[in-house]
Order: sequence, then C-alpha cells, then structure tokens
Amino acid sequence: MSSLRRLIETIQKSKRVLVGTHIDPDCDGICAALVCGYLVHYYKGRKPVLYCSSPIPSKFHFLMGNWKFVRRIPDFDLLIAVDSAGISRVFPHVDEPMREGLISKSIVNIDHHRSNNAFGRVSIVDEHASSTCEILYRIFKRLHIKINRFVADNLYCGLYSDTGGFVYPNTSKKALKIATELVGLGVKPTSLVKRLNVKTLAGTLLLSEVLRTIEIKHGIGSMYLTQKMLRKSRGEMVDSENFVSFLQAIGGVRVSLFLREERHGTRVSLRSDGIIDVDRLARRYGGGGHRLAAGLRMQHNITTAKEKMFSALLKEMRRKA
Ligand SMILES: [Mn+2]
Repeated sequence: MSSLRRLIETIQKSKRVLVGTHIDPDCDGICAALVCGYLVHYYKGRKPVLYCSSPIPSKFHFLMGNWKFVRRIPDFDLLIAVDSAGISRVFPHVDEPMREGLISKSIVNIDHHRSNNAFGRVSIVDEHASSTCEILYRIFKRLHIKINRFVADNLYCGLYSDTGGFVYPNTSKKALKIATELVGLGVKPTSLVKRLNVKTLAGTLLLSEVLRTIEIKHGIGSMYLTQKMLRKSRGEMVDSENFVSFLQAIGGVRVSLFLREERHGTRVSLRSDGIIDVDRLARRYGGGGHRLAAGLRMQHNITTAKEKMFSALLKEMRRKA
C-alpha cells in the first residue's frame, strides 16, 4: 500500500489526532502544521489539536485563521509530526519513559530534513523537497484535494521562508512552479511577504547589538547574542531567527557560527556556503538540519561553546581543503 493510502487510512481510523510541529517553530513548521490540520479536518470532519512546545511567534498569528496551538500535550492516539527530524524535536521537554509512552502511539512523520530517521508508522520524508510545505502541496495534489486560499497562503509562506525568499540552493524548479501555481490560486506574495518580514524596533536594536560582536577568522564568521543584550534592547529571542544571514552575506565568509545564550546553555546556528556539510557536524553534537544550514544545543556557556565550535569548524574546513 502506498504511504499516502496509509496516511489517509491512519487518519480515518484514529480518534484523537494531534498535529505537532517542532520546538522554536519556524514559518515552514507552523504552516505545515496548519495545512495538516486542514487535511485531517477534510477527512474526519473534525479538527485535530495542533501542538507546539514553544509559543507561536506573534508575527505568524495572521496565518492561523481560526486555528490555535496548545502547549500542553493532550491525550491522543495519532501524532502527525511535521518538519521535525526526530520525535524529540516535537516533545523536547518530556523525560525518557514518558517519551517512550508517546512514541508507542501511532505516528505519521512528514518532513524534509536529511537527518530525519524515518520514525513513525507512516513516514513521508523527502530530503530533496525545499520545505515540508512542498511535500504537503504534493500530497494535496495526489489526493485531488482542492487548495483553498487558507491552504495556499500557508503553503506559499512555508515555501517562501524555507527557501530564504526563493534564493537558497533548495530553490528548485519544482518549488518555483508550485509558488507560481499558488499565486494563480489567489496568493498575494507582496502582502504576505511584507507581513512575514515585518520587524519590531526592539528586534532591530537587538540586531545592532549582535552585529557588533562579529568576528571573522579563516573564513569563519561568528557572532553571539547574550541575555543581557535581550534585556538592553527589549528584543525577544524569536527576533534573532534570521540574524545569521547577515553574517553569511559578508564577502569572504564561508561558514557562519551564531551563538545564543539560553537559560541552560547555548543554542548554536551554523551556515555554510557548501565548503563543509554543517548537518553532519551538528549531528555529532546531537543537532542536525540541512547540509548548508543546521543547528544544535550545547550545555556550555557561550564562550566555551564558541571555542569548541570554532575549532570543530576549522578542523572540518582544513580536512576538506
Ligand atoms: Mn522546514
């Protein structure tokens, strides 16, 4: 049986469906969850619960229509995990025995991360897809489900943001063709993109603090964000989601390292122009992502994390050279 048939059968058989996206959700993760919510409603005539362990950043609220996400795990018998390379991305804060219990339920896994280990009973993973929304578009097409404006807007936003506005190397002919079709269905790119890219003054002041920390050595650009900067600028962590692109845009920077101080350790974002595979490196530290963009978390403080990551990146670059 095809995985699509199994997907539909599983949805129809289940009583309580939970659609879960990953911690620190990005636009693709949120939009994919909303589109999946619509899909489940289409087959069951009843809305599933949407779940995310983090709050949904307010700039994405306009995409949600009359949907909302819960942060407490409700009782469920089917989980559809979207845009999540592993189950711990959906349930990061639960302890091992509890996670085992959650995993024992029926799971559908829809994702495009290369580090996805095909968990779940039904696994629809395509690492060559630009975004999880691209995979969902194909699912809608194959099932001949009409794409209404709500779905079209969400698919477009997922595609747009995971391709960095149709400029990253994952901007394939397929992705552009889908975008064209979505515009044909009524999507208004100008107004959607304006809302997606809107900045707050506090977030912009935070950026100016972070940019001051830039250091470039041996083709590796690094910068960091501390809790103190957050307080000073009154910005929020979510404001810094795309900061690393400023670093990677600097001429001569081949690899970027962006460190963010969290309550218990450091969050690390990595970008590469192709000289090294940052997904492979991130996986060594329990993280992952894509070949040119990946992330991980370390228990160390920002200074130690920076030293460790810098030398790991340098070693990797010298090995490739
Ligand atoms: Mn994605």
